[in-house]
Amino acid sequence: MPQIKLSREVQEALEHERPVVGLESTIFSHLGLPSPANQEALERSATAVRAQGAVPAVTAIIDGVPRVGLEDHEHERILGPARKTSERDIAVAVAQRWPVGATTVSASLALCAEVGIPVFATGGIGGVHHGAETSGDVSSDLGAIALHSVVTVCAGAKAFLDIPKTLEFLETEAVPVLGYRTDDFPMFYARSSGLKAPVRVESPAEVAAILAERILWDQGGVLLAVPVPEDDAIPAPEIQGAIDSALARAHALRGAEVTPFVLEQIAQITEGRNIPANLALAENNASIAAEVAIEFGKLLG
Ligand code: PSU
Ligand code: MN
Repeated sequence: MPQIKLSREVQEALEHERPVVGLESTIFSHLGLPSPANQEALERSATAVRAQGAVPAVTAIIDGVPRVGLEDHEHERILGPARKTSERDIAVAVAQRWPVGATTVSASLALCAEVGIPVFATGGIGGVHHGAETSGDVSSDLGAIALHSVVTVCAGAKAFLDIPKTLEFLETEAVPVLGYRTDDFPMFYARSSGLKAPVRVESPAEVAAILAERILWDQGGVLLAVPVPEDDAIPAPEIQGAIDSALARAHALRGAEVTPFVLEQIAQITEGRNIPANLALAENNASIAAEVAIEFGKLLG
């Protein structure tokens, strides 16, 4: 068994089979959002989980120790300088004792699965990048969602990705992709990508039932795609110019630095107009994830 340190609250909740929601930390680090929006995202997401009656579990690597759930005074560690930590980096971060590893979706799913947290929330997942046929850039988030028996609650894939290819990849990897009270697959800032979600679900209980079946069949995870709340949505054409410019500036980059760079460029080009949507969708996803965790707990009950 790998060594993973749980916060007191998360440990107690797991012992008593109370609902817990995993949260990633890349989105809360400078790699995901500029300061002070990153802190606001963390506070609003954690508060949303608690408001539903579940316990938030932020994942990270701190001083070489994999963590699930941080104490309040430790939050500042992930808000400051951090190194992006995907699933493949966990072993390296531990062995090399990285001071702060901010976990991506893939690393967070690995940690959640290891400690038995079946529900996880993020903003947008990584996916297949435009031009992947030549660059080969496909986020390890997708393989991790397929592998680990956890529900990932997201607002779709990040808006600058190739959404049709991302959906094809998820189909190939046999991941159920559920649209939450929508027929369309959402597109992060916008409520629709113009593509259909393969399955529509209406309630957290339905999602919990699907997760329970996946676990029985030992088939890995589920992707729940929740549209950004209506009031905070940015219509796709409004942001497309910024995305196109950001991608053009990123064309020479490769590997793990692509996503943080593009996110930062979009924030810069839009002068932060993308940020309220980003915060609102992260908070909303955390809230719905908590509802799913509560319903899943009832099934075990
Ligand atoms: N979407 C966001 N902000 C983020 C990310 C996604 O709005 O910070 C991060 C997540 O942690 C995701 C990671 O898992 O980017 C994917 O990186 P890559 O494309 O390099 O796999
Ligand atoms: Mn990549």
